[in-house]
Amino acid sequence: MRKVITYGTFDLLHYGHILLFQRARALGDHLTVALSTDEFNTIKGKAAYFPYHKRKMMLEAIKYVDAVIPEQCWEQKASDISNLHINTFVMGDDWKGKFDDLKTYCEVIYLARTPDISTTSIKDSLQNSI
Ligand code: C2G
Repeated sequence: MRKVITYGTFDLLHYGHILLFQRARALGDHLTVALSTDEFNTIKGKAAYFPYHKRKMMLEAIKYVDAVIPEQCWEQKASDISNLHINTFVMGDDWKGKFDDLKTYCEVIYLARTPDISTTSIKDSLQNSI
C-alpha cells in the first residue's frame, strides 16, 4: 500500500484544499493529513477561525482523506514518515524546496497551488463586504 502524507492548517476549508487532497490521494492508496493544532498555529503565527477539533472533523468527512493526525511542531515530519511508513510527502508549491531534506526518507512532491483562492483571501473579502 502506497501511503501519502501532507501537512497544514486547512482553515475555512475551500476547493484549493480539496484539489490538493484529491491530487495527493491519487499518488497512492492512503492519504494521511497532519493537521496543525491550535497550539502549533500559534507558533506558526496563524490564528485559525475554526478550532482543531472542528477542522479535524471536516477533513475526516472528505473522501480523499483516510487519516488525520495532529501536527504539533515543525520537526515531527521525519518521525511521522518513518513511524507511519509513508512513501510520499506532498505539499503545495508555495513550500517548494523547503522540505527537500525529507528526500532521504521518502518521495517529496510539491503540487501547484490552486490559484485565486486562499483562507486569507476569503477572510479579506468577507471583511470588505461588511
Ligand atoms: N493550498 C493549495 N492551494 C491553495 C491554498 C492552499 O494547494 N489555493 C495548499 C498549500 O500549498 C498547503 C496546503 O494547501 O500545502 C495547506 O495550506 P495551509 O492550511 O495554509 O497550510 P500552511 O499554513 O502552509 O501549513 O508543516 C507545514 C505547515 O503546517 C503548512
